[in-house]
Amino acid sequence: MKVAVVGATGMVGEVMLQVLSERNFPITELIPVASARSVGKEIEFKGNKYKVVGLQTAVEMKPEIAIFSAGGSTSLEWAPIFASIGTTVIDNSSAWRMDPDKKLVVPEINASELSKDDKIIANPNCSTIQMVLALAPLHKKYTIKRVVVSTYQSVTGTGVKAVKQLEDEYAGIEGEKAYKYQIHKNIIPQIDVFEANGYTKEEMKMTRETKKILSDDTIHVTATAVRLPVMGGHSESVNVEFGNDYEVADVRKILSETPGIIVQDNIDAFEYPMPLFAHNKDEVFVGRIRRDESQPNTLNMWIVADNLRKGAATNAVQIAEYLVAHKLV
Ligand code: 2RA
Repeated sequence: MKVAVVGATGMVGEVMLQVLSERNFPITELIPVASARSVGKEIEFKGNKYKVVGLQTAVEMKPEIAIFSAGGSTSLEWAPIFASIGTTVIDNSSAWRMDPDKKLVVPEINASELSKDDKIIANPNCSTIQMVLALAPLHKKYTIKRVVVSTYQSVTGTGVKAVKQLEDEYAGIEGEKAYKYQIHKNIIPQIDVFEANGYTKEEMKMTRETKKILSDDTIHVTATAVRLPVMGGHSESVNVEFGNDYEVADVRKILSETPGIIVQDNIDAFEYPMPLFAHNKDEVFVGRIRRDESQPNTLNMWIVADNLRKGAATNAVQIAEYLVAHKLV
């Protein structure tokens, strides 16, 4: 496969190259793509050096797959150009996620919806991916009515500037700010911009994308998305109300048999998911699984994943793997 990685020098792009290499994705030619100021730079992939090219050059090289992690406006402009020459685009931005003609894919859940005609495929938001991976098998068995989620999100979700802000503040250095406020020794209850209803865009992504991925508009999701001075991954406290009753032991069993999930839930040994453990891992970790004793048919759990891996790069590469395995590219 001739594969273009658009945004190859960014934070997600770098993890993308790492994941493609680790999983031995069948690449015959790698095309690292970035904005004008990175063109000509060298990147290393599997021991070889590659020169970064611009978007127009990449189009002319006719890749079979292009994985985009370059922001919404680049995707809106360039994904259709790649698609028009027959490239299949897997896009990490929010540009196409809610487009009714585009599939929003978490491979373990809905990759079977993909066909050869899908030339722009959307990768969901990081905080949505890790949550729906756990919700999907439970929805199948118990029918989810409502989800109340609070997130505890890593600065890596914002990008390199935010990581630098945290490191500078920690070291007492005055530097550039990615956030309106200090993040070191602080918590910011705002991720992305506010929408008219008083929720942030990140919160509404969790609501809208969950319905689309699970193909069920009847699921109610209410979210509070929060940024913490954390690096290794996003954490989520998830409260789920089912239509039917359940056994906690069955929930544990279902989740532990779900591909991509590791149940880490032994309170006697103080075992529960944390960003420290999830960092650099491809799986979603679920723990603190317990009955919500305040109302019937309701469950609490704690979900952690590396937002740059399963929340972005790994999910995108899994989509590409599915396309190759099913001869859809
Ligand atoms: C964040 N969800 O963590 C975003 C990244 N896509 O800010």
